[in-house]
Amino acid sequence: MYFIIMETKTKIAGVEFGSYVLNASGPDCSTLEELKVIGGSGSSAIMMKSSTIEPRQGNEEPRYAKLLSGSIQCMGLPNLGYQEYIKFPIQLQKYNKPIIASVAGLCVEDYKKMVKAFQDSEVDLIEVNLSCPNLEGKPQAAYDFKQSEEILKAISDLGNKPIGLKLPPYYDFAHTKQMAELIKKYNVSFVTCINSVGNVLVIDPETETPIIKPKKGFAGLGGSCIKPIALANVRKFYELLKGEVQIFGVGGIESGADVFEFLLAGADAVQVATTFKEEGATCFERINKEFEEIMKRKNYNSIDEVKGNLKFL
Ligand code: RRO
Repeated sequence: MYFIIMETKTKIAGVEFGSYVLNASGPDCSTLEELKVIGGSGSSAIMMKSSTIEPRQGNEEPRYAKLLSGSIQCMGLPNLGYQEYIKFPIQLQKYNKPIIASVAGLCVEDYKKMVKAFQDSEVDLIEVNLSCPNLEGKPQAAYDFKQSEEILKAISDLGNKPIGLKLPPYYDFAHTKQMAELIKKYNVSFVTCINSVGNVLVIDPETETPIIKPKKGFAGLGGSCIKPIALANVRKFYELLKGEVQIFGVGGIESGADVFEFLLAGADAVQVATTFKEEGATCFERINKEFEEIMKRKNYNSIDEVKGNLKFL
């Protein structure tokens, strides 16, 4: 008699992840206490909130709301400032998982300063956020390819830790292609697709107002309603990057079946945001278990047997 051991371990830029599912930079990963909760959960890594040079309170409340099939938020980058996040990894080492920094500069110099500081820290990977949609008057860097290249030039040779880009959804393949070309030109190890769908508006007909206060209601859409957009972005980058650059899928993951879909599209691991916010840190173990059950039922022994193997009609 023998047992087949099903492997959902994964590796991103040479760093080992105990499972395929982790938290996304976003909800409940700003303070050391929150990061410890993630450390003690089924999340296979500890991803930190995007940091800025100075600490930020973020936007006015209400700035988050649950929707029928997702969430809307306009947080405005509330974080403790990058110098705190540089100190946290030492205090999180006991969880024995990869620790990922996220940086969101307000200008090129900010990105350079923070990436350099994290290169000299104990984090394992650095996710460079080019796609925060919620800063008044500040367009998303990743929709401006010239600005994206300036940032990439400034950050790509500052140390040996692998760097990735958190990208917004693209809706035209010409744009996906332009970004993929930039990614291949610079030293980028992974991409994270997708950040929230920016600048959507949800209106309450009773109060006759938007349901979110900052930016006159324009805010980022997340959760299950954005899953098809996320899958399309993962798939298109998978086709364009051909395994040379790895992919975190994020957007609307609620169940093991969702995870399996991202694996078929070509993701190397997935990140969970809205479901973590709504269900709490037990979601990681549940989603992982559901994912493993699907893999077993379909007689797959490892994620590599499925990754990118989308079949066509
Ligand atoms: O903090 C936010 O408002 C925020 C960020 Br930094 C981001 O990258 N994406 C998002 O939907 N919200």
